[in-house]
Amino acid sequence: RGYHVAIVGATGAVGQQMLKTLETRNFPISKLTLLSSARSAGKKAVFNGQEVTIEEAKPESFEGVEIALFSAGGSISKALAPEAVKRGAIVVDNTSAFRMDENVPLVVPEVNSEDLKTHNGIIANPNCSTIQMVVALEPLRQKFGLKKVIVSTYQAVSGAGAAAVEEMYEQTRAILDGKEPEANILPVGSDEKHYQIAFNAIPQIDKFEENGFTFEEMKMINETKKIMHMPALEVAATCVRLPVGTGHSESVYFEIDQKGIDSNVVKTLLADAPGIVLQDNPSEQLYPMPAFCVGKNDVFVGRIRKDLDNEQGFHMWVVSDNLLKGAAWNSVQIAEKLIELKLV
Ligand code: 11C
Repeated sequence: RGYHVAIVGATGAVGQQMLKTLETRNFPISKLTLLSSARSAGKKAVFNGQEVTIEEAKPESFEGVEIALFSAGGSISKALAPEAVKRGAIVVDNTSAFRMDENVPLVVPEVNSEDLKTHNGIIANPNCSTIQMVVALEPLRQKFGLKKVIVSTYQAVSGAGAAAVEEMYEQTRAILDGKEPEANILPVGSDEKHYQIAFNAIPQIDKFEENGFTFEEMKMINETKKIMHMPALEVAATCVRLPVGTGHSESVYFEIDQKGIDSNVVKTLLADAPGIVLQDNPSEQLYPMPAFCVGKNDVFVGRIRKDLDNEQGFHMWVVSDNLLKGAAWNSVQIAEKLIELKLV
């Protein structure tokens, strides 16, 4: 049967990908409601060749909705997700509003779809940079046990929204024309200082916390522990923004519980794991790169090698489309799982 599905934030970078993903997955939809803030209401989107008018999201908008995919910012989720649940919808929320709430499962289907069974109406979709990392770490945890993870990210500008990507293009044009680039968005719109992302690398994603880590880094740390059910896992992150449009890359160092494991064993394990494409052949210069991962749902892993000093340490390079597996695809995949498990 088909479901009444709503997308909240339908005009955003992720909302657009949600529409496309529902289309390409041939998701069973009987009715589609597209919602946004008042500012974008009235715009039109095309779904399966038909024009759909985007309406302003209000509590009443969720009457009859069965599955609501939210990606319109934390404050809209906080205000409207409970309203949607009150009216009988299951919410898959792509913001950080409910992720660390202990009554809300935080789900990456390849890792912890069992957690969906404990939902109370809202399911949280993790941060994009967390998702691709845990997809790659989970098979290792299952087989060898995991002790420690240190990640450095190389994150794309679309993670900060479509306007940030536009600003990067304008800065690039300005610089190539010998003009001064204007910066108003990155690293954080509401922070005092803004820096060009064109021809640059910014070691700040989201606001700084008291402990010296940024919120993006803390999301990677806390969400990883929650998704993998490993509160004691040692995790540290450094998150950096690069002038890449779409596709987050990550250098991940991890230590397993076992000694004597060869890197070829790790490669074979990851090659066979769900959601992963292994691209790892140095002799042919084969490794994942964001430019070639855009538009794909998989997590690409390569450059797997054993640490030279620590017998239990390994390094790998993990790349994925931050708008797909990092957001829209993971949300739709959760919705598909809910149907499969008869939870909706
Ligand atoms: C970025 N990871 O690349 C962020 C975007 O908590 O869902 C996703 C923010 C979030 O800027």
